[in-house]
Amino acid sequence: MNNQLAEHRLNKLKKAFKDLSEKANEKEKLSNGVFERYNNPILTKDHIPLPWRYDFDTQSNPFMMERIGVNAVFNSGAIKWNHKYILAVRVEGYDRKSYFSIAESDNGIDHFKFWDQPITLPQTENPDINVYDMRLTLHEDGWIYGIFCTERKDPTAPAGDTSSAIAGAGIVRTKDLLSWERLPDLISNAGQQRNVVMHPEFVKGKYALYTRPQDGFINVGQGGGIGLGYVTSMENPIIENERIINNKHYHTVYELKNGLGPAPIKTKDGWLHLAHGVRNTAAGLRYTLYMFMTSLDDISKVTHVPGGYFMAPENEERVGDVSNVLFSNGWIQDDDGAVYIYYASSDTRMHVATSSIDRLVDYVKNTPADNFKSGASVKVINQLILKNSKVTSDL
Ligand code: M1P
Repeated sequence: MNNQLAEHRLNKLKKAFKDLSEKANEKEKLSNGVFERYNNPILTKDHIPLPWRYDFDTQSNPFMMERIGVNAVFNSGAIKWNHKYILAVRVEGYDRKSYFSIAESDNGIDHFKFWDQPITLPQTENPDINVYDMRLTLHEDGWIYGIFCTERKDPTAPAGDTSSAIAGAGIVRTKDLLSWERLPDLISNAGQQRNVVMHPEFVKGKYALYTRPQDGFINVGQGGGIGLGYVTSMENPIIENERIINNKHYHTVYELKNGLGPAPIKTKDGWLHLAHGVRNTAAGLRYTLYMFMTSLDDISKVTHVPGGYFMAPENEERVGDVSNVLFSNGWIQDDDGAVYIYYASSDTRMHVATSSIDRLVDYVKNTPADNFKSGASVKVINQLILKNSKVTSDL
């Protein structure tokens, strides 16, 4: 291949990248009324800027081949910042290492564009092996906190076990999303902590953190459930009084494990929470999203839990690196009450769904709760049919 061919290939790559970046997103025509999906993912591995992947020098890269591959773009924290919809995206390379990169959009539903470089994350004395799933919280103390999973090899793993890992909660903070200060990792009694999320307000003068204590890296063991604990100083983040506020439960969508998604949104009726629930199937684990609400007076008190899932993988969302997974760790509430829910499908790509505070509150308060028995589900359906028969004869 001569340099001319390399140039030609580079031009084609640039054209394909431009076309992808300019692709508009369209809302689905008829939704379930709770939220609307969109026809295109908002970010995929192909949205990663070409200079991160290709050596543009036709001498050193005569075949214009990709030098650094990206495997997937998923589980993103979200925040509205300087009028932009910002995502702290989990980008996973071919080498399995994940890192964070900021992407922004003017309207929150399409034309997301990565900033020039991925985030260079400051390290603690114990360097991270892998980092992922950052939750962004604009706290009332004025900082934007990013809490993420930091994974390191389990030092107690028996010889020959090259897989066992310890998951902890890494913490950074920033005021501009450009320079990040690393704080010590969360100190907790649990063997493993993933899905740690900061509450945006102080509670009795302390930071409140949602946790997910578990025994094993994949298996929750005796642990599990969404916990809540308190931290006096983020410079010395020791979790105190941790207790489970939303447990896993037999024969529900969160039978095996669960974990909080983004930081909760405050409404006049209570705190809205988005979480993921996991159950086991013959085809492996199935991750769906569900919602619940906690009290404004006592954030440990769950007031409403709609039965079943809020969102589950559909169509192409079902398939990916880890199939049958929806995961969300970012949403944005706009001033007009619109809510942008950023979710990843099958650990592969990012999507958006839109709703509003009013609709989500209605959903959480008025969806029948899970009564934990088939017979009880049928009873609830029959009550609805009866109610409808009184409203109209046109059933
Ligand atoms: O593969 C699905 C998800 O598995 C983990 O989530 P959890 O700790 O709740 O089981 C995480 O690794 C997450 O990143 C991943 O999407």
